[in-house]
Amino acid sequence: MEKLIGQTRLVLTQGDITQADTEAIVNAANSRLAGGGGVDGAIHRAGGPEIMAECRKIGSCPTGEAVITTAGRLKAKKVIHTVGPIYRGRPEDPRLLANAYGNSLDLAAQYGLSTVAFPSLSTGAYGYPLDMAAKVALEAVKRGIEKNSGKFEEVRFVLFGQEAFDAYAQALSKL
Ligand code: AR6
Repeated sequence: MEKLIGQTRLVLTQGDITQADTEAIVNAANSRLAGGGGVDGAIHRAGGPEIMAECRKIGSCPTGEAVITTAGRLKAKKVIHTVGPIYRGRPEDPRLLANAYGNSLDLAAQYGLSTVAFPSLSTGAYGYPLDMAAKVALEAVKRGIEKNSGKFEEVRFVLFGQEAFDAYAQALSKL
């Protein structure tokens, strides 16, 4: 499923983000950049120890911000590590989640990375309800594409499982 935002394709796919052939892939990290389960664990396993070595040098990343490292042996050139909020139903949760997407896209644009793959940030260990997260994610990515006009060929979501795909497909149809 896809939609054109200006010249940029916004695409929804189902699969494993470590296999994505985009120039950048985005990691759902924690603020200590310490590694963990979910997407984070999969990216470090598949990409190898070089990624963690750079994360250690950077040290930390506040919620809603993003940092960039090598992609080690992944197909991507760079991994952008961002930190979504732990969902608690607070009014700031959607803003922090939107910032994580927006800051990741700004960083990709600064580095001249024209194809970017995102996982569904915050919807695993961090507990953000999928339907709400999908709406925030797609609106934030649309704004990020428009802000960085002409910089992106494709922004892709690589969704793990049918339930996540369906939630994003529903949100994309209303975007
Ligand atoms: N490719 C794409 N999506 C995936 C993959 C994969 N290989 N594996 C899981 N998902 P999560 P969070 C989906 O928990 O909620 C880590 O321990 C998954 O089904 O990875 O932001 C970090 O270190 C879910 O929909 O990230 C942090 O401590 C989505 O990716 C914490 O978890 C996000 O789930 C971050 O939690």
